[in-house]
Amino acid sequence: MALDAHYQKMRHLHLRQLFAHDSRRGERFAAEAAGIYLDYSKNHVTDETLRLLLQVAEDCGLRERIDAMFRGEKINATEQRAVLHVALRAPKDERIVVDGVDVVPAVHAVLDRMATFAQQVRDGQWRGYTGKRIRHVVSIGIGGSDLGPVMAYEALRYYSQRDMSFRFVSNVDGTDFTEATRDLDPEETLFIVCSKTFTTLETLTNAHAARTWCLHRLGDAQAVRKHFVAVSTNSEEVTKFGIDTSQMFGFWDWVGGRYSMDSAIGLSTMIAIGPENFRAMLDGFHAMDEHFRTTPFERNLPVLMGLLAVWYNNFFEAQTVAVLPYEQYLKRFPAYLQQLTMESNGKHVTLDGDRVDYQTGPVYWGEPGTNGQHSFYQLVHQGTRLIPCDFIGFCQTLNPLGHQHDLLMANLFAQTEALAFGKTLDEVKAGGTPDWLAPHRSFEGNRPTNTLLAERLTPETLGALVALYEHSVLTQGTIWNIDSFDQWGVELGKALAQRMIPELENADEPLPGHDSSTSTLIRRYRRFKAG
Ligand code: G6Q
Repeated sequence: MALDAHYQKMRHLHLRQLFAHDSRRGERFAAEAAGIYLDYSKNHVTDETLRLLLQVAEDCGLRERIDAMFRGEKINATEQRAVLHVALRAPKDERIVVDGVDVVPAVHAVLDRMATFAQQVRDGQWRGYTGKRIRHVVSIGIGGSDLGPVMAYEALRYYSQRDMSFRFVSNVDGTDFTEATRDLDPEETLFIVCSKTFTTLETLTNAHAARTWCLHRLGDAQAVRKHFVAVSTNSEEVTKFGIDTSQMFGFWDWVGGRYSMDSAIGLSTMIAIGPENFRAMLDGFHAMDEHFRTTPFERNLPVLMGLLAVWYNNFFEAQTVAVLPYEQYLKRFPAYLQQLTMESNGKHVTLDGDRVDYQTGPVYWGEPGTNGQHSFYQLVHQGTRLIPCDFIGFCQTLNPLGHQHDLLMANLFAQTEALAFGKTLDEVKAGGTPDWLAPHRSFEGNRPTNTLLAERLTPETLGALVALYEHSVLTQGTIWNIDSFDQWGVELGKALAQRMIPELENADEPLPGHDSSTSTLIRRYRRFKAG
C-alpha cells in the first residue's frame, strides 16, 4: 500500500526538518470549526501524508458511513440499531427518520419536559416531601449513564447554580453512596436514577440504597414521588422500582450509553447550568455535527484527528494517546474520553465478523496540565515509546487570578514545542553541561502533538469538543471496519458478576466450574469477610 512506502520515508524525518522546510507549516496545517482551532502541524505529516490518508478515508467508505449515520440507518450492525446521537442536538425543523418515524419532535418534547422540571427545581417550585427546597441533586448511574454527566458538571461548574450541590454515585462499592450522601439532608435531596436499561446491577443497587436512606428519614413511601425521578428507555422497570412514569424522562435505543450525555441522561447537567446553557451546549454539539457532515475531509477536524490517530496507531505502532487539558474544569474529560474511545473502538472483529490482522483502538489516558508535567510527562519526553498527545487550552480563563492564566498557557505551548523540537546533545553541551551528563539532559524531540485551542470554555465549546471526539471515533472505527457502537465486553461483565453473587453470599462450597485460582479466592474471601 502506498502509505506503507510513504511511512518508510516519513519515519526518518524529524519534525525539525519538516518545520525548517516550510516556514508556514504552523499556519498551513491547521483547521478551525465550531470555535475550536486545531493545530496539527506538530505531527509527522506532509501534504503527501494527508493526501494518502484522505484517500484511505475515501476508500474505506467514510463518506457513505457518515451519511448513513445521519440518515438514521442501522450502522450499529451487531445490535441492529441506528446511531443517532446527532438527532439529540438537531434543531426543531430538521427531520431524521428512523423506522418511518421522524425522531426530532420526540427529542424536543423530552427537552422541553426536562427544561420545565429543571427550572422548577432550580427556582424552588419543586419541593421535597416535607416542603423544603431541593438543595442537593444526586445522580445515580454508571458507565455511559454517569461519566458524561460527571464530566459535564465539572466542566461547566462555573455556570452552575451555586446554592445547590451536585453529586454522582456510580460504584456498587457502598463507599460511593455513603460518602456522597453522608452530609446531605434527605428532605432537601433529589435523586436522578439514570439507566438506559434500568436493570444495571450497580445503579439499581444504589437506587434501592437511596430509597431506603430517604424513607428511613421521611417515613412515608409517598415521599419517593418528590425525591426520585428516572431517566431510562425502560418504563416497565422504572414503574417496578416505584417511580411513576410521569416522573420519567425517556430516550431511545438509538442513543448509545457513551453517546448519551446530551439526552435526558444530562438532566443533572441541565439542573446545574439551566436549560438555556444546556441548549447552548447542544448548539455547540450541532455546530460540530454540521461541520463533520458537510466539510470536505481535508478541512474536517474530526476526520483529520481520526486519520492522525490511525496514522500513529497503525504505522508508528503507538499504543496510546494522551489527552492533556490545560483547564482545571476539564479534569474529568480524559476519563470521559476513555469510555468514549475505548468502549467504541476496543474491538477485534470486523463488521463482517472476521478477526482483524491490524491494531484497532489505542489506549486513551490523560490528566490536566500542568499537574501531569510533574509526573508522567517524563516518559512522554524521554521514554522509549511514542505517545501522541492532544493538548487542549483556552485563550481566556473563567477565573482570572493575577497572571496565572498566562503561566498555564505558557506551559502548554512550551510543552508542545519541547516535545516537537527537543534539545540536541550539542545544544545541551553548548549550555555547559559536562559530557557525561549531556545524554541524560538531551531530548530527541520529534514527539507529535495536536493543539486544540478555543477562546473560552463555554457550554457551546464543550459540546463542540465532545462532538469532535465522537466523530473522530467514528472516523477511526470506519477505517478499521469495526462496529464502534456495540459493547459486548461490557455485557459479559454484567452477566458474570450476577452468577457469582450467590457464591459469595452463602456458606456452601463455590460452585464447580471455576478455575483453582478463582475458587481459592472465593473461599478465602468468605473465610475473612466477617472480619
Ligand atoms: C455505554 C455502555 C455502558 C452503559 C452502562 C450503564 O455505551 O453501554 O457503559 O452505559 O453499562 O448501562 P445502563 O444505562 O443501562 O444502566
